[in-house]
Formats: sequence, structure tokens, C-alpha cells
Amino acid sequence: MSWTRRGAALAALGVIGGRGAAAHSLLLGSQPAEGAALTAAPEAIALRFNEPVQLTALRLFAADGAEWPLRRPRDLAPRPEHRAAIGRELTPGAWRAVWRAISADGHEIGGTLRFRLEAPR
Ligand SMILES: [Cu+2]
Repeated sequence: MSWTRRGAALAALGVIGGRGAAAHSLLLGSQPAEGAALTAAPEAIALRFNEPVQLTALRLFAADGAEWPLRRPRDLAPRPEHRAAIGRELTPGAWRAVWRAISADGHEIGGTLRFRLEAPR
């Protein structure tokens, strides 16, 4: 089932949003940090949650929409920390990492992490 269809199915069951929202797993932090302006290209993207979550998607995009390769374990076991190695050095500019996960309470959560890589000077 695609994520879109799964999301629609979950929404139909009333499990997305509304009651119990406070019980969703929370993203506590990341590397790079949200909004960071970096002077050196990061070698990985890391996400840290308050409890184990199953990371179902993590994709990295350049400002022009080009997707950059990430390498992460195929193992989908729930963990509080997830890390993906960046397969190719980032170019200067704006970047966004889009992630989705299954929260420990079974709900789908997701977000977008934005950061910049400054041009060398
Ligand atoms: Cu929830």
C-alpha cells in the first residue's frame, strides 16, 4: 500500500490527528540541526526521537528539487536514533531532508528538516 493510500486509510479510521496527538513520538533533534547554516558539508543526516520509531522514509533534496543519494540500513527495526550517510558531497545552497516514520503509538509522523551549506570563502 502506498503511503498516500495508507494515510488515507488511517485518516478514515480516525487515527490521524485529534485525540491522542500528544502521544505521538517526538523528534528531539537532528544533525544537521533544523535551520543550521553549515560551513562544511555534512557526511550524514541523523534524527533523534524521544522513543523508538520505525523510519519509513528519509530523502534529501537540493534547492532545485534534485534528490541526493542517502545510504541507510535496510533494517526497519524501531529505534530512537536513525542515521543515513550522504552518498555524494553536498553542493552549497539550501537543502531539505524529508522524513516519515511510524510513531511508537502506531501513528504516522513526518517532517522536513531544512539547512544550508554556505559557499566556501
Ligand atoms: Cu499518535
